[in-house]
Amino acid sequence: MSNLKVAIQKSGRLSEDSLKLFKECGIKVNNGARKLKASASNFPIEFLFLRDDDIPGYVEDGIADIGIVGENVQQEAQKNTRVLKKLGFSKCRLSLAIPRSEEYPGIEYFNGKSIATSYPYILKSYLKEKKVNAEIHEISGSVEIAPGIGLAEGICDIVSSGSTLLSNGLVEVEEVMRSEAVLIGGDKLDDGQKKLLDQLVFRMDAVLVGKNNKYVLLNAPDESLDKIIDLLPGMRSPTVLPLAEKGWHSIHSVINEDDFWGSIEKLRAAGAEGILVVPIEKMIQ
Ligand code: PRT
Ligand code: ZN
Repeated sequence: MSNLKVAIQKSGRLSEDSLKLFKECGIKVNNGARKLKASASNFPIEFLFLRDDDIPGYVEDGIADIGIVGENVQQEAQKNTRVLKKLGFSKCRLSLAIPRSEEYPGIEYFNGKSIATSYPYILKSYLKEKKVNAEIHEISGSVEIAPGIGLAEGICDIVSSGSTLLSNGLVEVEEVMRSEAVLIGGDKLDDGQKKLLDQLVFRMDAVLVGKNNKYVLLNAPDESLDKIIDLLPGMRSPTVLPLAEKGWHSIHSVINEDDFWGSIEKLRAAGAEGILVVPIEKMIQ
């Protein structure tokens, strides 16, 4: 029987959310102690816990069939892997930063300068595209201290809240790429494994789409019904149920998280009352 091997980060920023996603997909991971390997009791899947930098290589070689890494790691690794799905967590950006005291005229600032980074491949491609000639210093950690110790004039590193840059006297000047956790896959899957992967991606979709939508229940006076129904597309169309009180209906629908507050304001302006918003655990379209 087929078995899908998935590589996830052993310990780091992606570990907890990666395991949580499998749990939300109904996959129970045995072996909480997190050794090198674990299996699941109710899905033919095996987990390998690895350093994130090693995951693209293992997926390319078929040691793991799929893996979860940051897009930044997938791109930098230049291994034969594909992004199968964006997973919506561990969002960050890879940016260029320089000392706060410097004037920044634009990207040409970096001509003839040195830049420290752990992402030489991505940075090199970016500089080439921007026609900038800079020297790249590859270092593996604590990139943010490089300008302070005179190792480089600028850095290219992951930024999330920006507080690391701030506390090192640096300022972000260019965004090189945006990144989030992604599911990656190689090309060595047999038919049975492809089928398992389809099942897994179907479940992940249901979880991710659910997170991106809310279930909304509201009351509407009959004269506002049509207007409110127009505002609420729902999965097919909203559910409309009469209230015990004459002249009123309850409307149930699904709205997207992206313009959540905008939608709520429009509904209130159209006469909606008693609006309840409920999270959706899974949504299958
Ligand atoms: O041990 P292993 O090699 O597996 O882990 P790691 O140390 O290489 O990676 P880890 O766990 O730090 O990060 C895993 C992934 O999380 C990265 O590849 C990114 O895709 C994503 N991610 C999201 C981040 C951050 N946010 C982040 N803030 N990765 C790193 N940082 C670091 C950054 O390098 C900088 O030092 O946090 C600092 C900046 O954070 P702010 O909030 O101060 O801006
Ligand atoms: Zn790493």
